[in-house]
Amino acid sequence: MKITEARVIVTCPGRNFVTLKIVTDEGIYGLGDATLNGRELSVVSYLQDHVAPCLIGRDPQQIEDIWQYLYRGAYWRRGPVTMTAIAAVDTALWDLKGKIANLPLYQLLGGRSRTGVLVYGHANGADLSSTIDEVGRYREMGYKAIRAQSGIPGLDSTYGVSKDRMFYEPADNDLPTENFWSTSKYLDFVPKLFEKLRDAYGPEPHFLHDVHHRLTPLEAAQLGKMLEPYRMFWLEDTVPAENQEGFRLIRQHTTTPLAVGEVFNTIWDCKTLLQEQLVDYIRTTVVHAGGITHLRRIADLAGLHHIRTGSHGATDLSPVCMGAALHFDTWVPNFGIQEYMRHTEETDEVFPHDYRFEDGFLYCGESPGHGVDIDETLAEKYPYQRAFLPVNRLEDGTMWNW
Ligand code: GCO
Ligand code: MG
Repeated sequence: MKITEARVIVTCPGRNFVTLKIVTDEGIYGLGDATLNGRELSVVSYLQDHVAPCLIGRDPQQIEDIWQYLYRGAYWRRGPVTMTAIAAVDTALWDLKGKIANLPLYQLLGGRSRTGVLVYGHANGADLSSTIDEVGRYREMGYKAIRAQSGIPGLDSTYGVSKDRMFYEPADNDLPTENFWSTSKYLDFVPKLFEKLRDAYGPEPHFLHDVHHRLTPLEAAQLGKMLEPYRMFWLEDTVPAENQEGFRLIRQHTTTPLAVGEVFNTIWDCKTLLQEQLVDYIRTTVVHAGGITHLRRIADLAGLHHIRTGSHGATDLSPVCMGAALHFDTWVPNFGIQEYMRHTEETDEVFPHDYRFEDGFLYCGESPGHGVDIDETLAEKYPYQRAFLPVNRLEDGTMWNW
């Protein structure tokens, strides 16, 4: 069997998605997600101009060799664009291998470790009371784990709280909009939110919260300590993680579980965090961390240090990534949780899939490969639209972390 085509498909059913379709001389094909929110076209070019020509004529079953060829062979290693492109190829090849073997992807990885995949949903509200109500709605929908983000009194806009009350956060605008941030207003408010949530819903639900890299290590330690009475499932991305050693300070001061890693793209980005057990959950994903082949290596290193997986699953990752992630989650021994922000109906129509949500869990399907397809005719109806994530400033105008 030989690869005859590697086609890049760009579509925007509400937001931009980039998909790689690897086609073989025997007519079967595999799909990989290649979406990098706000930087989509750089991955399109990387794949079209620099990767696709090298794939033609190769045996698609040589997943490991092709991965090493693209990683070592490029000379320029790592980085989100490179690793997203490699992930797209890798995911498409695992999908193909499943179709060749007539087995669902989780079977190729070693079989089922669990019946279903625990997911967390996003409850967002403009203020305290609407966030509490929204968490209640997620409880009614069956979610066992809920991330709560609320508007902060005194701040016009807050990360994670959508302006249009959509259940997900769409890509922002044609040019980046600007948000404003105050650490003191935030630190004053967040512990109250989780105190009220525990009062309202008792000890059972798992609560999560995403800080989106807004704090310093010392402030993160303070927040972690203040949240200890409310037994968080995790506190996510408290600080930017380029400086992995910075987590030592947070870790020394709080027992609130820490999650990090949605922007990481290789094992090198989390080596110290994992080896020193400075976090509890690693959020690397199939699409941004080099595909199944590389994510498996990260998960194995994490497992040695009692760290569990908690893959990123926001709506800027396409259903193709979600399908592959669910097979990974069904297999990986040190699974923790999977993020699940529902896609819109338009997106689900472009990407027909066999995974399903039931009572707080997602279940991957039994069809060969990862079980997600693309309707290319429909995809064509939604042309690419430039869109950026917002940027963030302190109240005095200083650029801050998004
Ligand atoms: C999350 C993330 C997202 C990101 C988005 C960026 O935890 O789900 O932080 O909301 O902002 O995926 O592309
Ligand atoms: Mg996050």
